[in-house]
Amino acid sequence: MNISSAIFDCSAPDLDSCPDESLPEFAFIGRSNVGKSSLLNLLSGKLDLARVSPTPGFTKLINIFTINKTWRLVDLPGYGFAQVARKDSSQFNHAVDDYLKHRTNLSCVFALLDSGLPPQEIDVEFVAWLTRNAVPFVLVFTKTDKVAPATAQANIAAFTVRISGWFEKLPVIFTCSAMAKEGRQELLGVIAETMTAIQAESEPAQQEVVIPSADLAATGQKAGARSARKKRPDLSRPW
Ligand SMILES: Nc1nc2c(ncn2[C@@H]2O[C@H](COP(=O)(O)OP(=O)(O)OP(=O)(O)O)[C@@H](O)[C@H]2O)c(=O)[nH]1
Ligand SMILES: [Mg+2]
Repeated sequence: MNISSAIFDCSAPDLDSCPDESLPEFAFIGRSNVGKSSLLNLLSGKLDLARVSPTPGFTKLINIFTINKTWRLVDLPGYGFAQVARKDSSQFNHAVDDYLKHRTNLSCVFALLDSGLPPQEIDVEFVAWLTRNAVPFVLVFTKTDKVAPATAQANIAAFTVRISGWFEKLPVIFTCSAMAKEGRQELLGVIAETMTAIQAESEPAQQEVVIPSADLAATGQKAGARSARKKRPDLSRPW
């Protein structure tokens, strides 16, 4: 995939402040300092698009960037830094929780994990939370330049063992290094394939289905109102 333009759109403090839902979004999430902003810069091809910092908890708002005028990259605040775990919460701020649960144009989340670390409880919990809330995601192990390949593979294998019981088909796993500029094409491939799936999905959806009023009464007004509300598309995902 070719990136011809990457433009900062806005920094939103909460879901209601995010721009309209007209373009598919791809969001980066993970523990503070795992390399979300750096990876976003690698994918966009603009090394100063999102702010990178060695200080954990640097990204505090939902930062949105429009790419090729057709889709968006979203840099989310990290979790696990000065955050108090709440029962059945995503263990990060309310705005991110809201964004991940309710943003209907959120097409795929890149859930980032540090390839240099054995499974961290907070990451296992977070992947469980994504799974429970049916958020579409792939796993991305970062900073592979910092660790011996065998160590990274062992950490990835150990993480896979922790989560494998939850899935019939395991989430797709990628590795990357923003420093060594590795993993860019593979992750852009996820975006390209998702965009193709969205296009394929939207074609039949353009024909509006009219439910006869008698049927609507039979199924109940509430069910009718629910089906009329906009939903996140259920894509036949290629990955
Ligand atoms: N060696 C190495 N360092 C990296 C890599 N990616 C990011 N870093 C460094 O890790 C630190 C954190 O990077 P960020 O991209 O700001 O991480 P973040 O996840 O956005 O952090 P918060 O916004 O604080 O949650 C910075 O010092 C980066 O230079 C990588 O692939 N390899
Ligand atoms: Mg950041």
